Amino acid sequence: MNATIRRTEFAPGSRVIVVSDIHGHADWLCRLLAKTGYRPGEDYLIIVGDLIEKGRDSLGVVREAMRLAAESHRVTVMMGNNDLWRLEQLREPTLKRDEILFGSTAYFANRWGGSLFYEMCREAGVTYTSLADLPAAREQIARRFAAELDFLAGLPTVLAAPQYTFVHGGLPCPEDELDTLTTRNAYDCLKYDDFRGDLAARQAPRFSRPVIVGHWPVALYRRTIPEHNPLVDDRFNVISIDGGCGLKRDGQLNALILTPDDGGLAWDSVDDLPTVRALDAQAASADSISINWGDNEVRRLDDSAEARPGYALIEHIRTARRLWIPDDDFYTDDEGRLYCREMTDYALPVQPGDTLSLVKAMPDAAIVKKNGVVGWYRRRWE
Ligand SMILES: [Mn+2]
Repeated sequence: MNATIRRTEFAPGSRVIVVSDIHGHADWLCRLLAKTGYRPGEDYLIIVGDLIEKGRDSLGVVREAMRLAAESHRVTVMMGNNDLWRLEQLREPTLKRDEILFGSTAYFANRWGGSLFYEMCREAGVTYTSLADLPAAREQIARRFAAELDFLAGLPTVLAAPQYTFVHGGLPCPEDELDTLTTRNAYDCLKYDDFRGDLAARQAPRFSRPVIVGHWPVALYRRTIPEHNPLVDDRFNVISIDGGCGLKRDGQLNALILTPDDGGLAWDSVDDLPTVRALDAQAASADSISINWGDNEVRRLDDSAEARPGYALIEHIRTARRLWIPDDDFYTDDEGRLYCREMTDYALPVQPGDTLSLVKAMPDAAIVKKNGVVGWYRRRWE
């Protein structure tokens, strides 16, 4: 599918709420909109793609997006790479796509407790046991869920407003060349990994108005202190908002709240981590590392000399930095390389009475999140 462009204007005095990468977290979307005080018909709402996959309720998110769009003309739902990926598998099948649908549906449903095709089959009572059975099941599902698939098929790739441009992954061209995108594959804009890194690598010019994107969890851009709040990049005029919902254990679903009249910008977020109350003050550490997917190869050091129960001493391969991490926060790839999960040695600044979200509790400390920022807290909480 080629990219499609939609243009819009915002009525004066209005608020624009932007959400991306809901990834099958229908309940998070509802909680987030309630938290922002979203007013249908008054506020604009833009959902910047990746409604589905990596959560347990992809079908629920598609239907909630359909309901929101039907409720108000000020709602724009946009395409994400996962949305287009599944749409093409269901609507424009090939042998290769059937193989991917078969394998990835089983993997995703097992890992995340849901997947669009899995949920559709479950609801429709359609079953298949082998790749040979899949085409018949797929055809039944495509008929039964025609309304949902029609909705996905109509989602635009780019939304251009006078003040901002919205796109799931990134823009491979300046704004004044947007029309050229309609001759390019939509994936060039949707599955645009590491958009800001690529802009830097190709020394791209600054966009003339903010380009608002999801797709790449913002935590991946932050190399010293883990943070899931929207990232405002003034160098390229990009605002990246993917809080890692569904992909990071400490991730969150962000809502960027814009007021186009005055260029105002705020945000809110939800997650489902339990919260605790800090009892003691803790100062921030001066120097830290945030280790993330894609740059998380480590080696485990012999820590017998200074054993700490429940922890392992590791060395991050790229930086040679050493840190103690929970001794179960590892995984190994097919070639036996060792990786740690998202990890940091940052100590969060904390005041007594602060509300902290508990990411991982250890006997003597915890990894916590405060206002979207993640780090260690080594004092008392309740
Ligand atoms: Mn994506």
